Amino acid sequence: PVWGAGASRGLFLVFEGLDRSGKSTQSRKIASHLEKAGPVKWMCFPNRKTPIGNAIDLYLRRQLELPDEAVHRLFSANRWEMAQGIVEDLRAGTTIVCDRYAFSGVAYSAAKGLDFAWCQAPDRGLPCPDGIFFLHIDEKVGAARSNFGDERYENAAMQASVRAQFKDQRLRGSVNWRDVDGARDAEVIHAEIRDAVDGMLEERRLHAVEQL
Ligand code: ADP
Ligand code: DGP
Ligand code: NA
Ligand code: NA
Repeated sequence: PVWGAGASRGLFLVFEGLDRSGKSTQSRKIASHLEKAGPVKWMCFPNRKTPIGNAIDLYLRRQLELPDEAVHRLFSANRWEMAQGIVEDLRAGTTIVCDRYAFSGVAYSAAKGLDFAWCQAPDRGLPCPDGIFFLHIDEKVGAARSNFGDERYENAAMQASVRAQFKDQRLRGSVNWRDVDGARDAEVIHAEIRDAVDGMLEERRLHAVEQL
């Protein structure tokens, strides 16, 4: 794509982590911070509002049973149905802050025993984030914060298994992945993320949207 003088695309930031790690809290805080500089969209995956997202929502609330492979493809399709909009927004200069993305897709499905590379395949080609903030919390912090609901995956054994998958270099190796200690005060965490994002903004002159 050809850019006008000084034009730059929006920044694409993703928050990842276990359930209750603080993704929603931190992603909303950085979105408000970035709104001072220009247009920002906050979004989350799964996007339960689309027809595919409705099926995922039923699955997570245990009202629909599906094979692991099938639901894995639905989660990926739910990202693909938003992908073109993400690219268009970024090209138009809108910053996107996203609560979960393809990294959750791989970690949660691989945690159930599906082949890791098989899990990665359907998300290949999705817009690649400029930065992934992984909010790390250990078991004790997770347990203290949790108040697990009835949704599928919201149990200690699954969370431990997902935590292990998120350590895999195949997820983090080729992207701008940052581990953030999520056990601290929310404002302290926000300050660290804000400094990193402000640094990214200063550093870069962005060109095309890269792909996963
Ligand atoms: P997630 O989106 O990862 O599930 P949330 O941001 O919804 O996590 O946070 C889960 C719960 O933990 C909420 O009750 C929230 O208020 C609380 N919380 C978020 N960040 C922190 C923090 N740094 N320290 C203590 N509690 C937190
Ligand atoms: P929440 O982030 O609270 O809306 O919950 C969504 C749940 O679904 C959470 O337990 C993580 C899980 N999840 C998110 N994305 C994927 C995915 O792509 N695949 C699978 N298997 N699970 C996912
Ligand atoms: Na959840
Ligand atoms: Na959340």
